[in-house]
Amino acid sequence: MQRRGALLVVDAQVDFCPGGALPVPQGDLVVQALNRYLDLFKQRSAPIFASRDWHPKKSKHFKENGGEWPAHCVQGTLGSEFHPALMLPGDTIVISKGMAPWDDGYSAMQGVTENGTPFIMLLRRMELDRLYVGGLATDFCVRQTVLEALKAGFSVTLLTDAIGGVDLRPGDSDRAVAEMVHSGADVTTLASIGAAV
Ligand code: VGL
Ligand code: ZN
Repeated sequence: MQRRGALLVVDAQVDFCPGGALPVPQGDLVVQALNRYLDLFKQRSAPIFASRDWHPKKSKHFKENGGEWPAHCVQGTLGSEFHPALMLPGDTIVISKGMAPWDDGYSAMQGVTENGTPFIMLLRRMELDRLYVGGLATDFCVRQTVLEALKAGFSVTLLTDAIGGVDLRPGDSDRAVAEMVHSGADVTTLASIGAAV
């Protein structure tokens, strides 16, 4: 990885995994794949960020209020926790998003740290210029995060073996990957990144 690269794990939360409120098929396998990247980035002492979908109980994002989704990742509930198998190091920086009741909050680039510092400001302050992005869901939060990061001038490498999508329509995730690549994202897998670092 580049010297100023960081890992961003997107929304690897209980509700997005099998058994959760808005499960991504094989989300638990994605968690296992993310763990291998967590190991690698930890070894290299690279910064690690983990975003979380962090909705209020009442959100326009939810079906019951006219939105698209069953209620999920409500602040403080079990479903909003990081997946128990996800091996986040103790110094992981948590980025919360989707906290405003009118906000879908798909993009981690609009998220804030636990101190309320905007993620994008923190990235600039830390002089990070490349994000390695994996997590859930390919066709929503991963997609929106990657597209906004690219727009904001960051380089992005999508970890294609550590993402999983909702696929409301078949092929949505594949199309999202194509769109991210078309917009300038690089792609890699653990085998090639491990060798290239
Ligand atoms: C997400 C749907 C609704 C995601 C969040 O994390 O991709 N998807 N809220
Ligand atoms: Zn959500």
